[in-house]
Amino acid sequence: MTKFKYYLFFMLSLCFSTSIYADITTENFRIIKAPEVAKSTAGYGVIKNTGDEDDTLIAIHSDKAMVMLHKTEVNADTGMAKMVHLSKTVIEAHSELVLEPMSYHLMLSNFADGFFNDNEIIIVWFEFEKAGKMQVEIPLKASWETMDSQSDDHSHHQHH
Ligand SMILES: [Cu+2]
Repeated sequence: MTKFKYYLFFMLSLCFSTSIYADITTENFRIIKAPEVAKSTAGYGVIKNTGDEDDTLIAIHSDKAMVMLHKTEVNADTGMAKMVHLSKTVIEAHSELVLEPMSYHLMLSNFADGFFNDNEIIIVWFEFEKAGKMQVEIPLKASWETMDSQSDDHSHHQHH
């Protein structure tokens, strides 16, 4: 979008701010396929907010597992990593939340019977304050490295 178009859109959004909703999309989501005996596994992908308003991820759920948003934080002094459970996550206008190893991730546990063997796609619902509920079909993959990471310099990623 050119600066001029953006400016026009911005002015319009000021006039009609109550009718403009955040525009949320998801990309490249996948859940790591673990052995059937695994107690938990992780999911990765990108949540994009292409809209002009911030939105907040308020809930995640699936019929096949318990799903939470976690962030791995490494203590600079001890080098120990721990996972923090995030209950509400703001995704700012024109930014994205990248879920990747050692950072934000979906944490899945309490699997339904046959979770890893019977399913190739897991349906996960993401609920946003403004965008509402979104159904995302997430494939089970053996490895997380399915994104086009070569062309991605991470410079525009949102960090908290
Ligand atoms: Cu976790």
